[in-house]
Amino acid sequence: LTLESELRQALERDELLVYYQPIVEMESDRLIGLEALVRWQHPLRGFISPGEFVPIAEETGLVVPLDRWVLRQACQQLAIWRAQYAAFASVRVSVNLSAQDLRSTRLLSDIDTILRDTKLAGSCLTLEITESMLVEDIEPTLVLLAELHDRNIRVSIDDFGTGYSSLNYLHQLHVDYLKIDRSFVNQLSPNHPNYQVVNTIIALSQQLGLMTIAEGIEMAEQKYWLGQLGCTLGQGYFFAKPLSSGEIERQFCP
Ligand code: G
Ligand code: G
Ligand code: MN
Ligand code: NA
Repeated sequence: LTLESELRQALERDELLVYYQPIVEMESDRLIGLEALVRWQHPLRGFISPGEFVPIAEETGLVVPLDRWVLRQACQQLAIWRAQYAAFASVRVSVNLSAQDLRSTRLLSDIDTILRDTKLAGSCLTLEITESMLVEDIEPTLVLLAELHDRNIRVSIDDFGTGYSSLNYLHQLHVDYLKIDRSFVNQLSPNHPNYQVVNTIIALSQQLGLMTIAEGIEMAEQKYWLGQLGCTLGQGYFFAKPLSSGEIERQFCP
């Protein structure tokens, strides 16, 4: 069997799992969001990372059903947590999308169906898209972003700074967060060139009225310098790695 046909089966047989990585308000360490990250627990090959199978899913068109499955799963899980734990009252869930999701005509109606089924408000959901997905075909994207905005669904630009830049369009786009790619967070100190890059991204997002989320924070020093630069939200192993739903409950639901 090829990985492609196995992935098709995995979707049907529930071999996929969603892990959740906390997004925190850095000043207070308060949990404000969870990024859904798909995992494949293969019965024979063991754990397969999304870095390996998401590209295959993208090549074969399987990524659309895969991402719909993750979206439904993540919304169902958040609805359960919100009903059970007061600590989740203002926690939202972020789901990654691929370029094909944006081109699929059913994206909005599928989102509406999932929100209705799970009784979640649009404000509970954030969608993560990358810069290059935004510039590919700008007109329909503008319409889609406006539709999402009408539903109070937020949008993050993931891996910001690494893609083919959409600076021409950024001010026209209804987006909410820039996620500073972890390659810039990697070596963050005032004497490293990344410091000015991050400073510029944060200044840009403030001018555009956007929030910034720093990715890949692994050390207290990085968190400190990000705070100095005015970045308020963070994600990374320093706070928590991607966790199973059970681990989330043990760590965040006292
Ligand atoms: O979780 P990890 O760091 O291994 O993820 C690797 C890559 O896979 C990241 O680029 C991430 O955005 C992507 N990814 C993880 N989960 C999903 C998903 O549900 N859908 C899509 N399209 N990409 C995902
Ligand atoms: O492309 P995207 O940003 O969606 O991918 C998120 C990926 O980053 C996930 O695969 C996740 O496992 C990984 N990740 C999350 N936090 C850290 C971190 O602190 N360090 C590193 N190296 N990777 C991280
Ligand atoms: Mn992401
Ligand atoms: Na990223």
